Amino acid sequence: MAPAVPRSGDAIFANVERVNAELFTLTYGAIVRQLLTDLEEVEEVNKQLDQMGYNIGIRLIDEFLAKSNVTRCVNFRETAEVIAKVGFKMFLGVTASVTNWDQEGTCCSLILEDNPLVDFVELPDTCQGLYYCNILSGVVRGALEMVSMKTEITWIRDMLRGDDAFELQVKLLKQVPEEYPYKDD
Ligand code: MYR
Repeated sequence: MAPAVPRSGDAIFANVERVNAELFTLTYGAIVRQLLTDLEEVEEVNKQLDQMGYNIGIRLIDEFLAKSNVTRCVNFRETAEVIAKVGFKMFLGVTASVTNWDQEGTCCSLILEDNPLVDFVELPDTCQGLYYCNILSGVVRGALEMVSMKTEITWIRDMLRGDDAFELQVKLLKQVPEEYPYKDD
């Protein structure tokens, strides 16, 4: 039946986007639930989510570089801003802020106040050690490894654990110089 008031194209697309986002959120929830059933140990689920994210990240970087037109960052500070403002927006639909820099400019935090992965999510007491969004840390680690940056990623704050935001610490361990298959003579 046609709606009494025809909806504009924009309204329909907004609706499709909302439904897609909800489907994405619910699908991720179903994956986590299945892992909890299969692996039983929360620690194992954390590891598996991180590994899944890493496998996604090492592929997603190509799409990111192709679609974003981002060129080489001059330093890690710029890289962190690109992840927070361009990468998160592209794949998660939200941006993060970048704070808590160390003096060397090799360690910072990405803060997410809004995280679509956790819409509708509440963790039961049995899952208290779970890093529900661990897929994100794996994605960032995998993507950065593909652009020669070895990182260590740690959750500092987690809203599902009662914190006021999600805080992901990104520490640059090593920047591997680009390797070319041949040398100029
Ligand atoms: C460079 O200097 O080569 C540019 C580096 C840009 C790296 C951007 C990585 C994007 C990661 C997206 C994460 C999305 C998480 C949902």
